[in-house]
Order: sequence, then C-alpha cells, then structure tokens
Amino acid sequence: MNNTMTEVNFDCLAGPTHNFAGLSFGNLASMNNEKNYSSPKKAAMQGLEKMYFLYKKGFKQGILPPHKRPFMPILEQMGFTGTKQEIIKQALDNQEILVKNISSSSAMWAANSATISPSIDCSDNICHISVANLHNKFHRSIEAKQTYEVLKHIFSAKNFAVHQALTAHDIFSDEGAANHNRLCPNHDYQALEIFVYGKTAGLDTQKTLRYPARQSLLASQSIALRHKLNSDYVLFLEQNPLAIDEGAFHNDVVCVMNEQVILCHEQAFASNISLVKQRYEKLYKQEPIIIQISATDLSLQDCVSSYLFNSQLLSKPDGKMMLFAPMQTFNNPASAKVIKNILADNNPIDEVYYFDVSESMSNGGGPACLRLRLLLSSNELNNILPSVLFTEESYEKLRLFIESYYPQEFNLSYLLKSDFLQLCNFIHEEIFKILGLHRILN
Ligand code: SUG
Repeated sequence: MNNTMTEVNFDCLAGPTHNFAGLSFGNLASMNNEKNYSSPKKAAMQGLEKMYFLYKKGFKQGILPPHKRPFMPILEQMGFTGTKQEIIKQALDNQEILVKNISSSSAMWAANSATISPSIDCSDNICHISVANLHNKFHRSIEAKQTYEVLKHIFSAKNFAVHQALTAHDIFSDEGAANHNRLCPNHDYQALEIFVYGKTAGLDTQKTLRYPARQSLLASQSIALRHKLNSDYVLFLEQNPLAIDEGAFHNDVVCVMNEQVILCHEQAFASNISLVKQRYEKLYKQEPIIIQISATDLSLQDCVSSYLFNSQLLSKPDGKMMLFAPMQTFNNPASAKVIKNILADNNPIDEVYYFDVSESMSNGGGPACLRLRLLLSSNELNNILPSVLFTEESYEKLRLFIESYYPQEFNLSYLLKSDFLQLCNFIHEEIFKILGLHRILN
C-alpha cells in the first residue's frame, strides 16, 4: 500500500484541420469514412463537452493542446520551396497523400501519445512517461516531437521522468497506453502492468493475415525496463491476431481494465485470460473480477462497430464504477444488451453514460482513445503545470474560443488559402496560451 493516488485523465482537443482521410489501414472507421464531411468545430466541442461532463461528475481532468498542423517540416524537407501556401499547392498537385498525412488531427487520440507507469509501480518511485513513436502510421509518427515537448513541460518536476519515443523503426513500433493496462485491488496498490502486443518485433513476426499488428513486444519490453518495473508485476500478453484482422487495431478496442476489474471480449487475447488471473492471485492473494463477453453475445464485428470496450471505466468515490461509453454502444442492440446484463450482474459497475463523440468515432476513436490516463499522488498532482487542469474557467474560455474561431468544416483545399493557414496558426498559439503552455511555442 502507498499514499492515496488520484486518477487524472488528460484529453487532447481536436485541431482545426480535423478530417477523415482514410489514413489508418486496419482501422475500419478510418477506412470507411474517408472523404466524409468533417467538422473541426464539432469535433473540438464534443471533446470539450466530454471533459466537462466528467469534470462535473467529480473526476479530475486535464487538457492537452492540438498539434500544429499542417506539419510543414515534412514538405520543406522534401524540397518544396516558397511561401507556405505555395509549398502546399505544389505538394497537393504532386503528393496529395502527403498533405493528408501532415494535416491529420490524429494527436487528439491521447491514449496513443504515451505509456505511463505511476510512481507506485516503479522501483525508483518516480512516475515514468514514455512518449510513443506511433511508427506504424506515418501521420501519427509525426506526433512524437510535440507530445514530448508538451509532456516534458507539464511534468517537469523531479517526481517525473518523461522519456523520448523509442527509435522509430518497425521493430520498436509503439502505440502508447492503448495497449497497456494496470490491474490491482485498488488505485493505491502497486499494479500488475499488462502490456499487450501484436508482433514480437518487426513485420516478419506478425501473425495477422489482413491488417497490420501495430504494437511490438520489443517496444513493450523496453518500456517496462525504462520504467523500472519489478518483473513480478509485469505481464506481456499477445493480442489475438483474429481480433486485429477484424479491426481491433489497438487492444483498447476489445478490453478495458480498472483497479481489479477486467472487462474484455473472449477473443481479445491469443492466450487464455487465466494467465492474468493466476499472476494476480499470486500477487494479491485474491481474485480479479473478470467480465468476459462471449462471441455469442457480441461478435468481434459488433465489438468494433459498437466500441463497447473503448468505454472509460472510472472508479467513483462510493467504491462502485461507472462506464462512460460512446453512443454507438447504445445504438447497437447486441452491445446495449451486454451493458444491460453487466449492470444487472454482481460486479462493481453500476452506472453507464452514453456520450456523443461521433467526430472522433468516425476515425476509430472512442472515449477511451481520447484520454491519457494517469495516477498521481497528491504531492505529484501539486507538482504538475496547474494551468492544464480542467476548471470551469478553462472550460468557458475554450468553449468561447472554439465557438468563435474553429472552422465549421474542413477539406484539403482550405489549405490553399493563406487566411486559413493563419487561422490554424492563431488557434494553435491561442490554445497554448489558454493552457499556460506559451513558453514552449515555436
Ligand atoms: O491511430 N485514427 C486513429 C484512431 C486511434 C484510436 N486510438 C485508440 N484506439 N486508442 C488511428 O488509427 C484516422 C485518421 C484518418 O484516417 O484521417 C486515425 O488516425
């Protein structure tokens, strides 16, 4: 046991170029919604309202800023010259796919930005944060730099170690907290950290037939080592290749854990879940609560379209848990029935809320994708940059700002207008200022 730990969820706001570009092969929503109409304003407002809802429910919430897009260094490095507008024009004429990649607002899925081990899990008693290289998808791989700068600034105190992303190579392919879970009797315990991978190293080691496995075991092992975790408290589990091939590109599409509860699909892992149970019992002399949903009750296809497991599972002060699910879970009859049964059964989950995050969902991002989860002691919480914590004041400022300046819609041709490029810059800078991050603007 250690001192009291508080969960804080950091959500990242969508940026002004949020769009559906079909960039994520293996992510069915991204593949199916390519070219659909997108609304950056709606995306940012949905994200902000999500944070506000949870904040009002009494949960601690943090805010991360959108990344600077379009990301010009890539086009400059390619040799395009001229004004920003001229460079984009040349790139759009010759390499439209590249412009799509550098304009994505994909950093909004904060669950992929880093893997975090709270200080109670680490032998040096420091909270370790490893930025993810997101190497599997080009548009995501360019996130690591800003993510590092922002996290380094927020967690600059000596209580934290923020690590650079692992070397950007397929063998170290790392997707952050989306493939990482902690299991323990309650938040105040050193947890069994569970790392989930889809391949042992590079492409040649993946077992999927249709879609790429994104997370490598080698990356997960490196993170466990960097974070100074006790090996008795670490488990590496293989994703079921079948689940990846059905569109579960990250483990958080088929599994969510909180404290002693595992809510997962029976086809989530390649191995039997009893492995986790045995290790847990050995460590804590009690059983975890495993809520495993069968393929008969919910097929992998329904799992992926309803995103039930991409709900946030949150501990309430009364000791019970609340599920914060996307609206799609409610609209899918099979997943809605599964939820009904979970609520009726004898387990800690006694409340569910469905929320509209449709702009994110159309790119394969549910509530859990939008947040980076941290556990902090009160001392650690007092030592982070306070201006990134969600308050009534920051909500009001951001709401007014988004309503006044965010574009109602976006398509690539907007990038040809210099006033739009200026607007993107302005939005980026102002949000950094609102969040007290102006010192790291460049
Ligand atoms: O990496 N979608 C993201 C969704 C990430 C969801 N995160 C978690 N499961 N934790 C991805 O595939 C789509 C972008 C586009 O197609 O425009 C995209 O990047």
